[in-house]
Amino acid sequence: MKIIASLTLAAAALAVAAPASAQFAKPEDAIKYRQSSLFVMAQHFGRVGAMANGRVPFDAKVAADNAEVVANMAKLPWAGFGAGTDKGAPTKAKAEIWTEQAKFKEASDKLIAESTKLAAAAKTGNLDAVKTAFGATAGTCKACHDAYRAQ
Ligand code: ASC
Repeated sequence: MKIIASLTLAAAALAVAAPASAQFAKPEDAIKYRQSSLFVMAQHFGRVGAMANGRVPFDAKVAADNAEVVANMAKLPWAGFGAGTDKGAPTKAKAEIWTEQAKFKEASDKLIAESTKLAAAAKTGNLDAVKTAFGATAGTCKACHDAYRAQ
């Protein structure tokens, strides 16, 4: 009983100390996780974009709610790019993600920063501010896709 208890404790300690990627049972789960979180983020980003681009009438509350989801979702995908998750399921992730980790992190940090500004802009209810912040955020999506996502 004592041995089992200490083994359980040791496993728990290891789980806490291990990198974020270790939260996934297998590479396929990490890939699914990052793709799903990026997909959910894109749905909400698209709703803000439709208003920023004048395709649907601006509704400040809808913009603010969706932008807030984007800002929160923007923090999630990166844990799914841990070591050993370059394969395991169909993925467009380029090898450079793992060979240029500092640059990849810089790119993901830019999305987090710009989407946080977008959420703040949307809260003010000012469409022009939303347009500007939407453009800046979309720019961070594109820059990362150009560098790190295969066609
Ligand atoms: C979106 C979406 C992206 C980005 C990107 C910006 O709405 O799904 O991946 O914007 O197209 O250039």
